[in-house]
Amino acid sequence: MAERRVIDLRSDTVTVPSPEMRRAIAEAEVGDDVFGEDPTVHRLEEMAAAVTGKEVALFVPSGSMGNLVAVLSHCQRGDEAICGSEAHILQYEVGSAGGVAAVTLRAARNDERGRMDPAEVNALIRGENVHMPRTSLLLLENTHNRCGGAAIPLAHMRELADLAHAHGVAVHIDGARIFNAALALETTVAALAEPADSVGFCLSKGLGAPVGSVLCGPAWFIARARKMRKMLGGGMRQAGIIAAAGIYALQHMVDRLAEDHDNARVLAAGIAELPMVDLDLAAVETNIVIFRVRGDALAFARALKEAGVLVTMPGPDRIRMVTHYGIDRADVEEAVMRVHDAVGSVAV
Ligand code: TLP
Repeated sequence: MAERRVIDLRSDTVTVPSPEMRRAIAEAEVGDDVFGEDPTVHRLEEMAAAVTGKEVALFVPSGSMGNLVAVLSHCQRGDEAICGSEAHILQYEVGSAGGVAAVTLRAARNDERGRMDPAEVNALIRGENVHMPRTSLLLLENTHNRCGGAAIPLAHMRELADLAHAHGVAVHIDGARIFNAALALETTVAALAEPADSVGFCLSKGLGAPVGSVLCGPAWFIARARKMRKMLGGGMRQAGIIAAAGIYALQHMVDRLAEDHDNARVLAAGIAELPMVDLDLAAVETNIVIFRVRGDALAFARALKEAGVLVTMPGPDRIRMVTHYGIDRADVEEAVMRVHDAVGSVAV
């Protein structure tokens, strides 16, 4: 019997480059980017600055390095940065703000939809006092990964950013999936990025590039960020090889994100029918589906793996499924069928 295809819903990071993207990679014109001589990297950085509405941009190897470089560029050692309690930078980046940048992260509670209470953020911003660290940065995230891929509306981001700016605090958006957010909110990436001083986005998630993120902001910030990237070992030489994939992604992979959002809704509707699952369908706005399992969620995830459906667990009772370029509608329907068959045997 033919082996069953594994349906990999762990993340949109598992996407592999299409043949056309590989062709763009193979044909990339390159130079030494540390000497500022890679034309393909320049082109990607110009496109990224234009699409985010920021002055200039910097190609970085990963979303995590982009966030760390942003912290290093906005803050001094000993400063404090405010982020959401569920923020990727707090939960999944190995404590790099503290460990490398010597910046303490202070969390304001994220609600289920990734919002923060402006009053709480306001209260966390410290005044001048010899005993206290300086609050120098507010970190926002859009879409919000751990909060079900929620697309955070512009008005909310603007309210938080205005509040920060009124206290002289800079604002950075971790926009790893900001193209998904713009699509869900029927707006542009530039509009969503406008309230913030700087924004980073990932090419290697739903946009399907093999590697890379771009940090965008004002010239002074990017000049500093370029040094910080180098300090972290991120000078990238003939990086046009990978930047070419990013250019292809910005040209050809943005519009198709709508397919991932549609597939996520179909997937969520199928999963929500299971009796042991708590899933708010209205909360599925982008390509991430997160739900609670009443009972043994680990056994649930294991049963799915046995059935050839791979997922992650963002919490002891929570399962995450992500749709992406490698998953079509037939895969989603097959996944729903396999999940229904598989979890029949899981005790609830
Ligand atoms: N997120 C990954 C994992 O690390 C959890 C995923 O599978 O979703 N910001 C956000 C909001 C992210 O979701 C991620 C990756 C990053 C930053 C980091 O990007 P990379 O993996 O390129 O360092």
